[in-house]
Amino acid sequence: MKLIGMLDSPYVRRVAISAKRLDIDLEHESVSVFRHFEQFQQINPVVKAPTLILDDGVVLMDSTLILDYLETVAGKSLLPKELSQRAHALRLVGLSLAACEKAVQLYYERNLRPADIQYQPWVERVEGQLAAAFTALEHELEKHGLPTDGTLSQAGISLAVAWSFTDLVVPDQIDTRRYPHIAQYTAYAETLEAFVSTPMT
Ligand SMILES: N[C@@H](CCC(=O)N[C@@H](CS)C(=O)NCC(=O)O)C(=O)O
Repeated sequence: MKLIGMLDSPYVRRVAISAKRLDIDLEHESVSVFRHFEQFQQINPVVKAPTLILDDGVVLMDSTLILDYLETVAGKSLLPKELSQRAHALRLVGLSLAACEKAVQLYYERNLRPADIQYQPWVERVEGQLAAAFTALEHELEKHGLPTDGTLSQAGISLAVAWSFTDLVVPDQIDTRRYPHIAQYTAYAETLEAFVSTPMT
């Protein structure tokens, strides 16, 4: 199976890190949705990263759906089975994915849209949503925490990837004093082999 997309995409990175933790070997091709648009179009006309090409040629997209497939192949999961633990993990993953989406939107707004047609009320809306996602994540971590004993769950992967990505593309939105638990957990996750061997840049 071949994973297509750049590791500076948080969605590509969460798939690549998760695959390692599921003991699945993925080939990886760093194709950019911007710099290599036409090459990407040949692989997936919708040009979405991540894209996963299965061995029989079927093309999947969307990180969560790709992870569903990889977990089925692996016969194991990075999400807990017990219902209330699973609900909590899904909440963390959902908030982390929302943070990724809002950081991506801010980055696109600032870097793709010409400055003279940027729409400030939209920017403020997105900044508020990004802060709301991290605020909720910070409260969750403060209340429940995430293990830092070498284990790595989908909640932990998605959270750390979202934080590191936001720090990379819109660093002004990152305040470690406001979100100390997220910053601390991410610092821990980024030392683990699966993260270190899957660098954003
Ligand atoms: N919900 C999707 C989001 C994927 C996504 O938006 N990826 C970005 C790269 S970070 C992308 O493909 N951007 C190109 C575009 O949307 O045109 C997922 O989880 O995979």
